[in-house]
Amino acid sequence: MTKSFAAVDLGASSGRVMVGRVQSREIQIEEVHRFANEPVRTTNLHWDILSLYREVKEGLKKAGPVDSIGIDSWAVDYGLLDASGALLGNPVHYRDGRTDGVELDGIPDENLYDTNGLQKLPINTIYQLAAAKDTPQFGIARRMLLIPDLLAYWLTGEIGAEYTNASTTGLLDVRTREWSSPLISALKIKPSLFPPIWMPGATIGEHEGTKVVAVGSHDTASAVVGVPAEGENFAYISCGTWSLVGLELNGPVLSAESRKANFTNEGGVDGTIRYLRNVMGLWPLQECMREWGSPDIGDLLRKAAREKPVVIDIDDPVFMPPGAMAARVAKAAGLPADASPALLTRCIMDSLALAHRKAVEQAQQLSGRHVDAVHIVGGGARNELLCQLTADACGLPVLAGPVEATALGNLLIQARAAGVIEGDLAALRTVLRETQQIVRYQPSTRR
Ligand code: LRH
Repeated sequence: MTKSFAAVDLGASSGRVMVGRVQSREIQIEEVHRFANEPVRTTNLHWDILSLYREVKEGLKKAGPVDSIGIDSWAVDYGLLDASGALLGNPVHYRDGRTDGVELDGIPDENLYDTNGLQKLPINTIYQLAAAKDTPQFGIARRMLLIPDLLAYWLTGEIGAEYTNASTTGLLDVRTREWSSPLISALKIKPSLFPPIWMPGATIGEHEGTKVVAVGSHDTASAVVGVPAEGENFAYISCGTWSLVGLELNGPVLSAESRKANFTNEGGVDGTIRYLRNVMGLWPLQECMREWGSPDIGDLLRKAAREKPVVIDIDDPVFMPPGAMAARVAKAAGLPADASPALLTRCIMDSLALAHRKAVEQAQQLSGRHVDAVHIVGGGARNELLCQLTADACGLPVLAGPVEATALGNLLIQARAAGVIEGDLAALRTVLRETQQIVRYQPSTRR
């Protein structure tokens, strides 16, 4: 029996609709629609959510008849609905400056970590809400919906909060997997803003007669499902605009050491914990490329490979906002303002590889889980220079691919919910190992 599913996958720079045709041990995917995701700056930096929704609808039309639809996107951002269900303003982008310097009054970091298990990141919804809660718009809001949940609401009329993405808000209790009443009341916001939780695999509703199914709607949760690992001794890097670097665990690590090292315990599919750190990822390179008029990436990386390494702290928050990135990288590296694109690219790649290593090493130390391979999935798996530098830095083999791990993870959870494929995450990953192209990079230096 073959069934077809549509995966809507929205990333920070582009969105796509993929169709997956799945049999018990076979999965074939096809991209039917791809579109740019271009934020708009007005008084704040916003997502152009209506354009995204139009593109999603267009993609679903191109997908044709499917057995179900699943949606995933970047985490932490949300739209507010009024009492009639209308959207109040365009969702604000997590790179907007409104969370600069925002503190959570009356919630000590230790208590926060012990409840939500999250690294302290100003982009997390809890800080965005702290920055927004006294605005007139917030005063009349009745519901807060994360981006995939907002799109699902428009498609089906149903209201809920998918668990893996809700776990990135900072307002979910890492133990109970429910909204945390103590945190919500400490923040002094209405508990009724937060809808009931949907678990991945649950049916959300119907769009024009087609089922909409909850998947790991946090793109990183779907990407981790899509890691073609064998056994449990692996680290993953979901590498795109961000590098999400970490381990899949059975329970959270909530020690003081883990909090100080800024490791996060995000909710994964099937009750797993995504124990990881947000590393800056390819964002600085993407921003530089935009400035340089989008040169050929293959050519740029070949030239970068011949340059001398210069290392910076790629996780410095100075690199978070958009615009004028090349000058910021050059300054941090002590390079002249007119340093060549190849040199700056090499600097970003080496610095990223070192940040990957630091996170892989710390994740092992803090969790006690030993790792003997690093999987790189997502767009970064195509970047041969980064994959090799990461293997060298970690002193471990890097297994690169699939590039479309997120869409695959999304599709596999739909396929399992529809009964065409069976088993736990290990079984789903076996299907990926048997069907997807994976490239192995050996570490070329012993550390
Ligand atoms: C990656 C991602 C990441 C979040 C960030 C906001 O797309 O979802 O996991 O931390 O975007």
